[in-house]
Amino acid sequence: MTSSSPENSSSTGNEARQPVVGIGVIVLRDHRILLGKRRNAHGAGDWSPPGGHLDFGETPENCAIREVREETGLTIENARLGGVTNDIFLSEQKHYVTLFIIADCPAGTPELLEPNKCEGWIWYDWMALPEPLFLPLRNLLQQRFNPFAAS
Ligand code: IPR
Ligand code: MG
Repeated sequence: MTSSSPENSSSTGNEARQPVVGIGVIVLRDHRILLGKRRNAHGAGDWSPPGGHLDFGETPENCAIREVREETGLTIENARLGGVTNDIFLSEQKHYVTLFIIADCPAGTPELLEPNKCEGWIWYDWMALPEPLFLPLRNLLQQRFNPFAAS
């Protein structure tokens, strides 16, 4: 069977089962991180950091800067790699490899720029995070991730 045969083409639907790369951004201010409650997507109702899909040709750090700006209007600084999680959403049949970028954000008020995707942005103390958390962030915490130790 060749790669162009119908069995291997998009008509099989197999390409929808490929893992994709997500970028989660741990935006730091004092001892807090920025979280928003997701809506209209996998993990709806969960508290998640800003972030999104890595574009073709983009660096993870530039993706983090872009996604935070698109979703909150904030400008982040010192974007740096913080961790990696393998996130399988069984009920939604989605699989993400998420790269977490840590960044500082000393100033600015987050705006709800994508209200179809998020209910609102709130700064949460790292020691008092809300529940339920979005699966990638839960998986990161299971690794004993500490964004302040990594700074
Ligand atoms: P989009 O591109 O819609 O922002 O993707 P997303 O928010 O579903 O991506 C999730 C990545 C995580 C880890 C925030
Ligand atoms: Mg997003």
